[in-house]
Amino acid sequence: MEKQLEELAIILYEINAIKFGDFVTKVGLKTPVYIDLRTIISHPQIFRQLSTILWTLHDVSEHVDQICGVPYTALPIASLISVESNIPMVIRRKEAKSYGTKKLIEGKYKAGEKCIIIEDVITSGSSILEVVNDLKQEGLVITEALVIMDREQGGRKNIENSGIKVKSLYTLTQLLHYLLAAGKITPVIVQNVENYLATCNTAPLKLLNESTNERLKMDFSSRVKMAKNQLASKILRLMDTKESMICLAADLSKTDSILELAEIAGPHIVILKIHVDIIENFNEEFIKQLKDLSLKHKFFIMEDRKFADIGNTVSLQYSKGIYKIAEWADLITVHSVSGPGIFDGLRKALKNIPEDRGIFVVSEMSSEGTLTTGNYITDSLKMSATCDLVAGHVCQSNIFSDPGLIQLTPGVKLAKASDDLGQQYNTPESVVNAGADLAVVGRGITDASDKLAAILKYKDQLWSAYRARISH
Ligand code: 5BU
Repeated sequence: MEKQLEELAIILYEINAIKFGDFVTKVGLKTPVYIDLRTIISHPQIFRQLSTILWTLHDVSEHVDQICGVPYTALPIASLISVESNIPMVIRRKEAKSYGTKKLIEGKYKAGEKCIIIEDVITSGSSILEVVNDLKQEGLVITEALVIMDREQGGRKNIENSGIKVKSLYTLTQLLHYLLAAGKITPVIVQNVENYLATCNTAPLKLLNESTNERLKMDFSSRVKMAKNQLASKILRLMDTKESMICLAADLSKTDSILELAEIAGPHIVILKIHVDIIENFNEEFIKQLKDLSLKHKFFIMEDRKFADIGNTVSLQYSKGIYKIAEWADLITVHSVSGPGIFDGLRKALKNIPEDRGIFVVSEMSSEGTLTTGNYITDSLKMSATCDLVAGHVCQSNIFSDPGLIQLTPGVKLAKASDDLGQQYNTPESVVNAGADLAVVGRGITDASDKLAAILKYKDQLWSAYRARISH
């Protein structure tokens, strides 16, 4: 086996499945080694050899009912193993995740069946854990993952913490030594990668949850000191004091209507959210009055701008123009689509702003057919994990467990519904159970004839669901 692994390592290097140099990962981090095992599909013999040797890691005395490859690279490998071992396979679709409706797992299986995971590379372990979560929801039992390459960046531990045994053909260190011994790489490269490994261990995963979900079990006041962002701490404290989880979406186009609503709602809400670009008679006096109300009634102001451009443009959009958002909005929303430079751009715009500011990253949207699914969500979480401007995420489901971050969930109405432009609503109770700390309520309140009564109803229902959540 040892000899075979050594030979295979050299072949993988020669077909460019392993490269050394300066690379940037998809979440914007630098790495001196790049592993791309997709290349093996162009080399059928190597492909077969690798799949066969991977399967030898499995203890044949242990019964397995299903095989599941983590999309995409491991899918063909899992298929080959399935055919060779005559064990059926399931595929976990990568795309479907619109509020638990679409079928996620393809193939024929029964709850209680034992399924083994096949993966090419583990870094943080999040891809495996994501698949495992979905398989478990279908009742499948997962106890083992077979992996070609363990990058030794904390992924193994994260997966093993979920009760899954990880067996890998190579660790990055072993691989380096095989290649060094074969004269394929220099000691300098080895040193480089080893230095990198010493500093880049991924943090223990606080993303995908289930049994380990600290956040949902904790009350808001205990979470105050766990927030990295100062404003997030203040929000959590305010939620606790006001016994409110409402972020009111004041999507009104006249300044007077917004101010009138803020006067009524102010004492009962945590955040008043506006879209400044829909206001027809915007002026600086409006901002001053809104600020005064926010101080009088103690709520924060959010501009739901959903910034999404490159850092430089976003920096200008945030601080300049007619609105000068950075000067008055305590909170803003930001898409992660453009990459981590967006955070640097926003920070630059705050150079002369002394007040606390916070960002809610839009990691998952509420609208039908949204493209914020699968890896987009996990990559968005990972990308924003190191930015201390981030107060939380806008999302629909319980996608992170860090108690210092806040889940803001839009699409909330007293009854499950939809509008005719793609908005999808869930009830206060169901969004809180799905992890919401703050619920964005717009037309449920703004369209009500008695707005105060509507606010109080949402406030009560959300708070009762939260009390039930933390007492479980
Ligand atoms: P509604 O009237 O409750 O549907 O208003 C919802 C608000 O939340 C509205 O201002 C949207 O712009 C905002 N929103 C949303 O509905 N869905 C999302 O995924 C995001 C924001 Br992000």
